[in-house]
Amino acid sequence: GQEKWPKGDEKSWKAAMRDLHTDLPEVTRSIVNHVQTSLARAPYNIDDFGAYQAAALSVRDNLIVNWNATQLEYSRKSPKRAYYLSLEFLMGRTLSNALLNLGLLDNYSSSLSSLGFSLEDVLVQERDAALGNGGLGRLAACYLDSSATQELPYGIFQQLIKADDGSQLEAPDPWLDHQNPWELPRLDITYEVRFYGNAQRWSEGTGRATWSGGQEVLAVAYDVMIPGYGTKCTNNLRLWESKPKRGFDLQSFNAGNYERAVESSNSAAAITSVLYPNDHTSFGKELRLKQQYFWTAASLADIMRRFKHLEKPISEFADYNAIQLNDTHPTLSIVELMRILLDEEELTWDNAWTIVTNTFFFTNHTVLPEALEKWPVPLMEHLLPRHMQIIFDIKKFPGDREKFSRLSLIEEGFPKQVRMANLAVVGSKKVNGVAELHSDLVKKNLLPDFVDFYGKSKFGNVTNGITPRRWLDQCNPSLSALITDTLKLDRNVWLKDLYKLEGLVAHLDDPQFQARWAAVKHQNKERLALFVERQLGLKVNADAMFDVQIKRLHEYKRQTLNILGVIHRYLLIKNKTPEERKKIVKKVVFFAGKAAPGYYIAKLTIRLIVNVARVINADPDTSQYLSLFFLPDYSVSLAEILIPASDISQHISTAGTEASGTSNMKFCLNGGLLVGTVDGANIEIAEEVGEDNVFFFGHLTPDVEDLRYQHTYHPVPVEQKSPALAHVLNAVSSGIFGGDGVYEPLLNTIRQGDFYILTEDFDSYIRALEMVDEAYADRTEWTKKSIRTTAKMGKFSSDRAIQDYAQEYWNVESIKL
Ligand code: NBG
Repeated sequence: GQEKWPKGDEKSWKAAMRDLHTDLPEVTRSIVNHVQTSLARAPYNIDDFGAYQAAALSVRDNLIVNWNATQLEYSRKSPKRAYYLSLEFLMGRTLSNALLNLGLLDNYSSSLSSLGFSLEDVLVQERDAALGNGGLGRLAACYLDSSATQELPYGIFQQLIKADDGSQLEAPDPWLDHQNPWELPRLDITYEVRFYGNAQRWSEGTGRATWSGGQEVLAVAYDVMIPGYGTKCTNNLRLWESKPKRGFDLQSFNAGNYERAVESSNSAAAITSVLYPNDHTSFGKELRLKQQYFWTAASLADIMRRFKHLEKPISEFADYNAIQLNDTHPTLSIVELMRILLDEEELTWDNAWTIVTNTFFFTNHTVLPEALEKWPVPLMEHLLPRHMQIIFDIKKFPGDREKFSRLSLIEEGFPKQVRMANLAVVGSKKVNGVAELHSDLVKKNLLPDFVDFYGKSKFGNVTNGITPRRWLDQCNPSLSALITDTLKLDRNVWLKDLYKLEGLVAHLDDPQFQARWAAVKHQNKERLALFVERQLGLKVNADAMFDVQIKRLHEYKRQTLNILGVIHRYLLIKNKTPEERKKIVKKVVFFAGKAAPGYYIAKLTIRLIVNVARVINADPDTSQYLSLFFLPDYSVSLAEILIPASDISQHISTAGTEASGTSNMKFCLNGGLLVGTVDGANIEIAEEVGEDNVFFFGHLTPDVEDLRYQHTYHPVPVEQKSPALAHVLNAVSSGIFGGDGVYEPLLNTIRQGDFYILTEDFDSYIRALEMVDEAYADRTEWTKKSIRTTAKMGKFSSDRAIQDYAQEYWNVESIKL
């Protein structure tokens, strides 16, 4: 029989092939060409995925041209460059973003449709690139977009991961099952990276040494091109893959020892095979430390090679390079640069240290003690003997620092441990937190002794930002079009200067504009409803209020508070008469997020949410008033559907625990309102949009420690503090959501200890949700709040954040192409 072609009709493909070298639009010609050559596929016999691959390769051709021009210009002008070292990088899909930034959306849309495809169907074929866990990795991706848009000479390094244990069943992420069109292997760019071996000091008391022996592996570069928006500037994300240095051991193989022959090649490849799926915890696995060193060493060697090309004296290194550390994961690069300057460049200790401490900048992303990385000294000595020597020397050299034991890089104990945050602070020129409150807490609680020692000016704040290209224009095209129409500005203008959104305030009272605004929100809710119906086969009422909490599962983020609030609402509705129920605001609650594989309590919370959903969605008394969904496999792409559809979203961490949050900004940019605690960037959002547009609740940061103290020394039963909460906890214990006692460990975290003070915050949380109901009942007022919220989000563009870093920290300037 004849082969079927699932998509694309034979006639247009045949025409396209016939006209390949004549007057076909360039884009169509390039797509057809890639189908025939790069994909080696029979033309017109391809499906949506094939069309995606061909379109991606064709777009990549455009990127390569711009990327080459950009890199050439950087080489010609030799500007100071900024490097962002990040272990995580949550890119999501690339094709739609590349099309937007290159201004090619319409071209590709019409070319694909002339070949029988719809751009929308083709775009969703792409797998999310998910080299990260949460906000920290997504922040790195937003900063890439902004740095290219700002035309900053900027590079980013990351390790290449060939598989990921991300999802809750901990199945490997298949995003690299197919060839990734966005990454270019650079097999010619390789560096040797050493592990283990011996470090021999040149002589007694010298700062220099020779490190030899041990295991050597090769780091091979892969490049991902990052286009700026509305500019030719295309920056580079460089990834590293590990390869065995000597490849296959033919001698062993010939001697009949096959296992031995593949052993060294496997152990080298393992270094970049798994991204640790843990968020906010570090754990002492040798492989993780090996990964951290592997890619910081490769990145530093690469930076050094580029610097050498400039033929400048090494003393000017920091005039040409600024390196930003995204949390402590790349801290070893500080020690690695010391090693290079001492042992290879043969600088004196003081000269080397001056260069290092003018090159590095460190961003802290959390104050949770369990997330502060520490590595056992014996492990470090074994894996990186020379680096351990240098760390001990750093500890010694500036003299009197030893006096302050809390300043110490080494924590006493069995075994002793290297404190990576302290090392990052000591080795950096400046240190910053990611929101005002967080940066204050870093100074007051986390590093007060360092602030005393170095003075305040070393410590700053750069409030996080998000890229409006992905988080408004791409994920919410209807809203973007309405804004463009209303502001009477080209979207290129306001997407590059987000403060322009303020112009919407002038239209706040225009009933027609309000109606269009509300219609866009409704359309996005229907899009989400359709998605849930297709994915889960469940019906969602798009006329109800949509309430969303999407983020990593963690006790401090308090998804538990949210689900207990849902149960509270359910029990209330259940107790009402059918007549009374008619007055209730209808609501649909959405959760999504992953838990770290070993995080028992977080997984139990997921289980509770899922089982509560089963019960209440099936209850005919209540289900039209309240329903609940846990959407599996949270990802950047899922966020792009959920965020534009939300009326309200929850950012309810215990005060003082969420460094910033970035999804709060995304929701507000899309006209969703916040229920939140006085924490992280919620505070600065309220400063911008006005306190009456944020539903705040809960205790403030300074109270939290007192409350915890009281729990410990004067415990009071939940019944006394919050009868409402006690009632909910008892309902869960009684088994109405099944589980046969399985939830007791989760409930006991609240009944005993209650470290995240759910008991103290529960009543005011419920009151805040009641206020949301009241506000939502007046739909016109609600729409005005929504418009005002979007209008005031200018500050939270990642363009602003990147400019802060470029000016206040790195001292790099943009290059006009
Ligand atoms: C996270 C914080 C978030 C913050 C992101 C980005 C870590 C260690 N920290 O509040 O929890 O928004 O970093 O800065 O992942």
